[in-house]
Amino acid sequence: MKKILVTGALGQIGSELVVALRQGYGVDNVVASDVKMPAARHGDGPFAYVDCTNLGQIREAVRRYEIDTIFHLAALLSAVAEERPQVAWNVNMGGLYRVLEVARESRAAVFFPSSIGAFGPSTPPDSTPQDTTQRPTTMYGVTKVAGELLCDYYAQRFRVDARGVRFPGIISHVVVPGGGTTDYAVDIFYQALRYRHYTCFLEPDTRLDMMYMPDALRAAIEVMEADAEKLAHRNAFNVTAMNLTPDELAAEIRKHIPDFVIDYDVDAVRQAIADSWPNSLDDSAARSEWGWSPTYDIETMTADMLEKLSRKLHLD
Ligand code: AKB
Repeated sequence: MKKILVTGALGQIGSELVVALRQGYGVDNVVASDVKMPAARHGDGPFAYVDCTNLGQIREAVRRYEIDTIFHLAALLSAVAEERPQVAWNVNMGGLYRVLEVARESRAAVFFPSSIGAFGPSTPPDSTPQDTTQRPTTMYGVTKVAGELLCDYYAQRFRVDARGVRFPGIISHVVVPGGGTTDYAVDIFYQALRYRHYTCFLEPDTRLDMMYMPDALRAAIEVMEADAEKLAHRNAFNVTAMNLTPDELAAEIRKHIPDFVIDYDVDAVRQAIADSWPNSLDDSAARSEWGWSPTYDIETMTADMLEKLSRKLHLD
């Protein structure tokens, strides 16, 4: 990776991935791009307006900056994709297809973030294996499975170096996620610090895998840096860091904020999405093929989130 384009760079993962990549690869070698213009100056590096459903705009950014690697993050998340399935198909699949086409033409590598959403109710729910049944029941999941297959196809048919991971819910404090089912695990920290109270839209015992942002950034970068010879899968690696329910996360937060109260007002749509996803993932393929190992667990993530968010919200 020498010249990198990040799509969806103003989103939850993109805004932090751009910073991490610029630290490793140089500010001028990482081009942030999004379909929105940044509100203020977006750091010091280059920014390009790119709508991923527009082949010409992707092609032009890749040509202009001589891009050799694309981190394609632009996509609708699960809850909003369920509200607007036609838009989700257009953005998630149309965007990935065009990115892969430009990568084929320009010999660029592609990172594609899949998700626990690529699994469905007929998938073994506990310690879900790397290779297993994938029959998701959401539009988000349909686009993630189809995206995984399309990446494999472009790798085999056209030798595009397409790689990726299946992310669990991502917890972070810089930019809030927009329209995901696991967003509660971010919202809870803001509300705990501001109001000592959070009303959760998932049931107290909804068990899902999660990951703190620093680990998610490492996963994305490390899979792209991995020795291709050692990769048997290459694309859609299960990765995980911790496993929790809303109730367990609230209990962990209460160790720092003893008067924190959680109650529940369940949103049927997001609960159904969460119930269709695995309880936990087996990430042994990522561990053995490219040395994946998370750093943060629920205790260290919670302590760090509360510290960083208190500072951000001027509550320290
Ligand atoms: C979502 O909730 O939609 C995402 C995901 C798990 O892919 N955070």
